[in-house]
Amino acid sequence: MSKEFKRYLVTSALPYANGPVHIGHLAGVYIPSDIYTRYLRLRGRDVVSVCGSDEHGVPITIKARKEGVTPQEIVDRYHRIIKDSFERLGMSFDIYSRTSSPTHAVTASDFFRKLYDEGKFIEKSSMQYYDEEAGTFLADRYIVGTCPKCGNDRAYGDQCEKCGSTLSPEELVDPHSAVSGSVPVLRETKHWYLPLDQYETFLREWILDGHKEWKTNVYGQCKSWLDGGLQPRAVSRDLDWGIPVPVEGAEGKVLYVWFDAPIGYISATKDFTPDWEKYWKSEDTKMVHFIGKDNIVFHCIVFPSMLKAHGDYILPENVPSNEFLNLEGDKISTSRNWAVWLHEYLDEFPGKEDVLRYVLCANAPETKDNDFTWKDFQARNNNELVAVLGNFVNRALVLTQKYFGGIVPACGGLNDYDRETIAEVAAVKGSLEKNIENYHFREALKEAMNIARIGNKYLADTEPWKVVKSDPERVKTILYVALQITANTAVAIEPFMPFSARKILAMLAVDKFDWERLGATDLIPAGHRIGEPA
Ligand code: B3M
Ligand code: ZN
Repeated sequence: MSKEFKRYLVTSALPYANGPVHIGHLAGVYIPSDIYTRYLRLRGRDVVSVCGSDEHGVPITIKARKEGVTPQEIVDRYHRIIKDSFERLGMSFDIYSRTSSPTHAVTASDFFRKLYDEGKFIEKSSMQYYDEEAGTFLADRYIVGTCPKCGNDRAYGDQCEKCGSTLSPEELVDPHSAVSGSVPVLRETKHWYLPLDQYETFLREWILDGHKEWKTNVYGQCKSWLDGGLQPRAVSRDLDWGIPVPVEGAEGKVLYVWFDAPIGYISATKDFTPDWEKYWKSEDTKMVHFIGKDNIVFHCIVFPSMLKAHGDYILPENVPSNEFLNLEGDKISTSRNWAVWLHEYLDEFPGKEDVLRYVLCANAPETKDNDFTWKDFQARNNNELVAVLGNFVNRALVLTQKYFGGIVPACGGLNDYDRETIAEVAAVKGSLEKNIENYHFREALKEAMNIARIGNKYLADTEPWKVVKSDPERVKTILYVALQITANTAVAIEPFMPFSARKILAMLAVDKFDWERLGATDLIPAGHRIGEPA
């Protein structure tokens, strides 16, 4: 019953422009989304991949206040760092946009306005915390206090990072202002709410009945939200940083960051192509949101309700979300500076982009939280990338240079072992595809690396360096087969390790291979001159 789609829209969670990207973000969201996108492109699918910086929200204004600069300076700084480091890692977004873009302001405003005009919001006044010293309402992270669920005394008005509970400011014990430290008072203020409770039936049918194939962690979170009963959610805030609420009588109010940010996917697509509507408005488009587990409710419950209320747009087909990656046994934390920052990694390990991509995929927290350790990084580099992939490709190329002056030899008669080996390589394609299409990227990577493993074993078993003395004709066949496996390796690893794939292609003196030919044994013809092994 799986549907045939004409095109794909891949979105990756928009990183907050209040800090650089770290390995946790990469393992959870960006490496998987890039593997998926590259794979679809290799197969010739019509795919657009969008991302961009999330430049609104309280974490950004708090950071600005701390540093004594404007929020604009903060987002400019981190947008540049994030965009640049993504490019250097080989992330292949079609566009990396930002939510401070003019297109986005219009798109988000119009979206709100349409829902407002059609009476899809509830307008409600309520008492909210106000900081009299600073003269400001205290939205979300501006209010801190003790978590009613776990006792953490540094919980925020929207969330406790220790136990992961979603909170609202009134639930905090001993609330105080993150701006001035003072004890806030309650003051009346008006906001617009999206009545999520009215979308419960729709969400139940769409997710619980219609998307049983979603990952268990995602499906499970949705189910527990729905079983807990949904409440109306405020979509505006009293803040001076954000997109102004586009209605009269809303001075000093902006759209809630989680209202505008997902609309950023639409704005980014608009900025990428004038043809954006076919990616957003056609049931033939398969939209996939790659996100971290702390974003599940927003992408599976809130944004779909917004899209449903709006009515013009499609819903996601899947929302693959990973668990968390720890670092050396400890939770990654921006505030404690416990992280491996992407831009620093790239500076310190030039030319080793693929090693990070490889390790983060091989060790991805797909079904449970996982741990990144430098010891594991080293072991995977030495025992897998160098010992298997590097060693195999290098031997195949060096021996071809040595025995045949870099000319691909002709294939003689194949023996049983050759045929078995070739069949094993050919068998990889199907399982590799199936794993990628089901978002099992660790397994998929194993399959891709298997091709190099098969090749490595083939050379070790056939020992061309020995056979060359007694039977040089046989060596032609061995190296012909080994070179075809090398070419297959380049195709199969491209989604995971694009830099290495390109390097192998360059050493083979080939431009590219078609994914559909994965498993073939005539990828490089006899007589072709390969390049220099490096
Ligand atoms: N910026 C949250 C995060 O980085 C948020 C994602 C927005 S996706 C529309 O966790
Ligand atoms: Zn807590």
